[in-house]
This record gives sequence, structure tokens and C-alpha cells, in this order.
Amino acid sequence: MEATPQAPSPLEETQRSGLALGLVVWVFSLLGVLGALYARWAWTPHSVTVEGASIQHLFDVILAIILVAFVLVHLLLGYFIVRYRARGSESALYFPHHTALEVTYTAVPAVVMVALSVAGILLWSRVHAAPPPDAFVVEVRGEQFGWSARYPGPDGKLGRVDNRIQRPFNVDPEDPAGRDDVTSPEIYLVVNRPNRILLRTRDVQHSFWVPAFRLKKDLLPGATTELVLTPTQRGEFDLACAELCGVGHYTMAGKVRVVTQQEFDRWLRQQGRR
Ligand SMILES: [Cu+2]
Repeated sequence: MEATPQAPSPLEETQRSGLALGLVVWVFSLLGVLGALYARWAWTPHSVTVEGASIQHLFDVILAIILVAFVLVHLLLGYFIVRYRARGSESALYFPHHTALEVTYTAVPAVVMVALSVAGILLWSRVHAAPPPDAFVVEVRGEQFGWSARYPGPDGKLGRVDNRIQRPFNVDPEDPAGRDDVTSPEIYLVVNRPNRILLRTRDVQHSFWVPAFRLKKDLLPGATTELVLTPTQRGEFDLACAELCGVGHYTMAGKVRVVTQQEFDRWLRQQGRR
């Protein structure tokens, strides 16, 4: 019989697969970190509201904490897999209890969680605070499958609405405040001042979502919901419906135009003249 090359012993095989598994853990961890950073900096549109900047900041803090914890845990996991892979005769060290270790890994996450929750609650109450009385007001209405807007006319007041009234935007003809209201498929907001967006739906539930604002709010049949935000940049931003509202849901995209007060006033005057 000819001599065949020695097949690896079971111990050698186990050692090799332990090394490979450790490397796999490190490589996948690295891919995970790169994926998270790519999603944050390449996919996420720049935030263009005061509120959005604060929300993004909190998100970034959370992401940083998660990434640090993720990297530490997976570096250690890979290291343990490689360092303590099978070595023949040694038996594993076993201890059932370690008070200092347990207190540490309970207390540290607890402190971090509580701190993040407090930061989140404070931010939430700031973003949802009552709007100032001089805020720019616009009503945005969703329907299957599009968006439109209603602006107060020269009197600065939106007319009363009642969903039982079968007129455009359900505006009550008895209310004089509604007679000069301007309706348009164009949604305008004014830069550098608080904007109060009243949200109504003509039919089913929709959701007003402008990713660059970092804010989202549902439109509920029979109710008026609202969002208050301060845009910090002029421009045209994507608006999407974030609620599966029917077969044409995917077509329910639009634009929100953030303009200066002068640009808006000029546009509103032109609407009145038509
Ligand atoms: Cu919708």
C-alpha cells in the first residue's frame, strides 16, 4: 500500500474550525458596523428642521452607544472563540456566580437606558409643545391618493370645517373666516418660523411623512391632528404617505416646498387673483 497524506486528527479539525468561526464573527461584525454607518450617512437625507436636528442628534448618540457596545462584544466573542478553541486535554473554567461582574453588566446598561429615556422624554415634550400663536398655519389634507393644502386668506384664519358638509375641504359656508381660504395642490411652508400643520383626511387613515423633517404624523378620519415644526432650509422635500391606505398607496408621494415669507405672500396673492 502507498503512503497517503495524513488526514487531520479530530482535534486539529476542531481547532481549525474554531479559528475560522472566530474570523467569521469578526468579518460579519465589521460588515454590520460599515452597514450601519453607510445607512446613517449615505441614505439618510440631511435634516432640515430645528426639531429634526435634535431628533437626529439623539439618534446619533444612540447609534454611537450601540456601535461601541456591538464592537466590544463581538471583538471579545471572536477572541474567546479563537483563544479558547479546543486544545485537547484542558477542561473549561466554570464558575456559577460572580457578583461584581453581574452588578456591572446590570448597572451599566440600566444607567444608559434610563439616561436615554429621560433624554427622549424631554425631547418629545419639546417637539410636541403647544405652537406659538403667531405660527404659520396650513392645513394639509390626504385622500386616496394624493395631497392638497388649504391656507388662511388675508384674515389669517382658516374657516371652520365639518366632515358632514359636502363641499371642498368640508368648509362650512356659514363661517365668514372660510370665504377667503385658498386651496391648492401645492404644499408650502415658511422657513425660519414655527409652522403649524393641521392634518386631515378625506377618506381613510394616511400618514404625513417628510423624511428630511424627521417627523411623521397620522391623519385620522374625523379628526384633525397636527405637527409643529420650524424649517431651517428653503427647498423642495419629498413627502410620502407612511400608512398603507389602499391599492394606490405607493403613488401617494408629493413635495413640500419650504419658501421665505415674501415668496409665500407673493404666491398667495397670485392665488387670490385667479
Ligand atoms: Cu395614504
